[in-house]
Amino acid sequence: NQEVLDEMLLPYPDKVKKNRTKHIVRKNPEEGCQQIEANTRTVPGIISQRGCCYAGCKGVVIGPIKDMITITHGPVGCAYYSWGTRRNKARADDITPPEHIYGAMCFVTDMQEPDIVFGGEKKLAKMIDEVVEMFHPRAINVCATCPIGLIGDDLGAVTKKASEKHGIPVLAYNCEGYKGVSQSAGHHIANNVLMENVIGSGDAEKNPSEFVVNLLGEYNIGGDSWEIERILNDIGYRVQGVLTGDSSVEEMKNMHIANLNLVMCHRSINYIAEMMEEKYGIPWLKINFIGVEAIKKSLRDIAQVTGDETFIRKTEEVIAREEARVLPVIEHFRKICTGKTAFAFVGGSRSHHYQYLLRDLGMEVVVAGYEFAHRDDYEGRQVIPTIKTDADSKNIPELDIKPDPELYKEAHEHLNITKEKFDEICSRVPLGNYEGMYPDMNGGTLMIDDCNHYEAEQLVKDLKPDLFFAGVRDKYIAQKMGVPAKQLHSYDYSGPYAGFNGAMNFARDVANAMTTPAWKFITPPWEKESENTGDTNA
Ligand code: CFM
Repeated sequence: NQEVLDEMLLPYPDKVKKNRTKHIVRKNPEEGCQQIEANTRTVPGIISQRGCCYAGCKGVVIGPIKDMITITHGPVGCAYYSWGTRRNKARADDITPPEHIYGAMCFVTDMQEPDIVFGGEKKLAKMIDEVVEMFHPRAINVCATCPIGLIGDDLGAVTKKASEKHGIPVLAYNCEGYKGVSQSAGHHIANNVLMENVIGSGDAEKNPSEFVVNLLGEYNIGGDSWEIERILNDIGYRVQGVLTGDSSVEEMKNMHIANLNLVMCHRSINYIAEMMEEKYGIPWLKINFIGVEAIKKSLRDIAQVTGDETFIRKTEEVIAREEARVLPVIEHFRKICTGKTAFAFVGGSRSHHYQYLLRDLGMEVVVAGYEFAHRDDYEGRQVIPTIKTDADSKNIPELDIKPDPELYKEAHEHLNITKEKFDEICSRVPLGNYEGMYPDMNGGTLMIDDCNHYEAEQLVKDLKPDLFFAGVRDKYIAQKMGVPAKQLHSYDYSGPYAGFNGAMNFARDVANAMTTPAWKFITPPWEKESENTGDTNA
């Protein structure tokens, strides 16, 4: 494995090699946690898998909110390529009628050359007026793209005026694509705006007989959050709000009434989990609903945190019932999958989460990496105090959150248990913590931060994985090399993959991907090296 790594780094110029070496860790179980460099600038010229700040804000966190109209202030291309391709699903319900489902629509100011020269503020104000007149939305988001920051349009001033004029929230997101080093910056900006303007602005009263949770960092890709909510509801929890899969501003406003926050994707939403803890005292728990073993652990952790015997018993009943239903199906596909290896390159959570599901199938992830995660997502939250802030991260404002004078309560009060009982639970359940990917990797496996096209290609050639998990930009590289590839962002056209039903779907799709006869018809490049003329147009 070390030779493979050395060979991969060999063609790099010295400076690039020095840089990339810090982003690659080969796990040595003898060492403590090995440090990895993350959340720093991509080397210019390298074909990265990363996206931009606008993508992280509009595409990831804000876009899925179904009853808010999200206007992209910028060129039509930015809007078009962030429209629907992430497969975050939404549907009408009691709170959000069909005429308020805007997820399938695309709104953009379509900035043209004269707007760039003379400014786009008037165009934006006019568009907000038109949108209000035509759709009567409950609230509007305006997301900035690169040129908006460059020409200096004052988004805050336009949205403030529009908000006063129309009497609805019109929120500005200064998420110009170039801000920060990746989409991660956009997550943070979106978290800040939602926390300051939406969460806690409702006046719902909590029903004391209910145990209320929020599901944070779950975006309902392919229907994932519907499946997770099904399981949570079965046990008897009420889900107040989801950030932001199939979510509505109406539900989000009252998320402060929850007893507990459940954090699925740590990277994109840890800011709100922490800010809600600081402002309201609501504790948060990292969960993972990808993979049967991971789901069981998450459900048991949640039940433990409630300290309620009924939830603890109901949890075991649901697990037993669901396992009886899904395990025979998974076992059928496990026979095909067992012993196979995989690479997993996804954004900031899934490269870790899916290792549980693959382990359920007897598969091992030999190379894993995040596109834009931070060191804590690899090494665990204990490293946060040691992470250096650089000019890029200082660009994103940190909100100064104070305890709410009326609503703040201690964590044990939110959970309706004594302080002693809470402390005892904390010794067993990792509340407010995330251990990161590192502890779950096997010795000798590789972790690669911000892996690029060249490195992925070299590793496929040398390690020949049985399956390659990535996104739409990289999957075809692997497939042209004869290696089946699946998108772990959009799930191609499948899903859900979360929850018990998701685990069955995933097992079926993975087994199908590896056994389809199509791969026999492809000769991988390393088997026809002699034919290589060096002509890139061949
Ligand atoms: Fe969180 Fe996500 Fe991910 Fe992410 Fe994303 Fe995504 Fe992702 Mo694509 S919020 S970090 S910015 S789990 S869109 S639903 S799949 S890169 S690993």
